[in-house]
Amino acid sequence: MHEDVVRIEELEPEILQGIHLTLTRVPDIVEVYKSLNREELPSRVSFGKIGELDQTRFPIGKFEPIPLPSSEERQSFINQIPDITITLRHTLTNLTLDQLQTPYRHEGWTIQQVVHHLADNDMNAYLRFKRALTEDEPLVHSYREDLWAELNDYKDVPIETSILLLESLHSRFLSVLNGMNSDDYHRKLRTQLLGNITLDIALQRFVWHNRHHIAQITSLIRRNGWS
Ligand code: NI
Repeated sequence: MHEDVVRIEELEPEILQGIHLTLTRVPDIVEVYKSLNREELPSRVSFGKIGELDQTRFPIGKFEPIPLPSSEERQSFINQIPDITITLRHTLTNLTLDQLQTPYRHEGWTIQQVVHHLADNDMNAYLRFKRALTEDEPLVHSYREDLWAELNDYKDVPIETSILLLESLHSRFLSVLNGMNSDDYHRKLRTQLLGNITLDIALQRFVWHNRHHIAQITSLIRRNGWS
């Protein structure tokens, strides 16, 4: 009955590291792990309950890549990039300073932290892209985004600074993307958490990640009737 529940000590070090990062980032999963009483839980399926909790955290769902997109599909992802900062600006217009300091969910990041996180994420993604284009399957490191969000700039710097940064960064990123051919999109990054991924998948993740966090903000605005 419990055969598919793996003892945590038995996991591969890479997977264990992934779980550790997940645990430090996602408190609800910590609660699920704490409740992991092997006598009571029917199976690992109980982790499925996370999905029900996560409407607020994953308003557009989890990332589901298209592993081998056609050039039209790839272009449709590229075409979404200019809209990201337009939507972000539009979404944040008219929010008060108090509203910007509101967590998008219980114990979640504030809107301001989410916006600064987008800038930090996209800077990292941009640099990873350029490394994959110029090096042979470079190993890229994940970073402790939970701790980055506690650094002083997330509290002190106005969101406008990160919106401007994202606008500048996306225009440079688009230029890089538009200069890439199909073979370039098949180049790979080696990552700690996701294994080897192609730049096609990294591109899709980039777009998803921005839409994911903007949707967290718009869903908070809608729930609170702020718009
Ligand atoms: Ni994120």
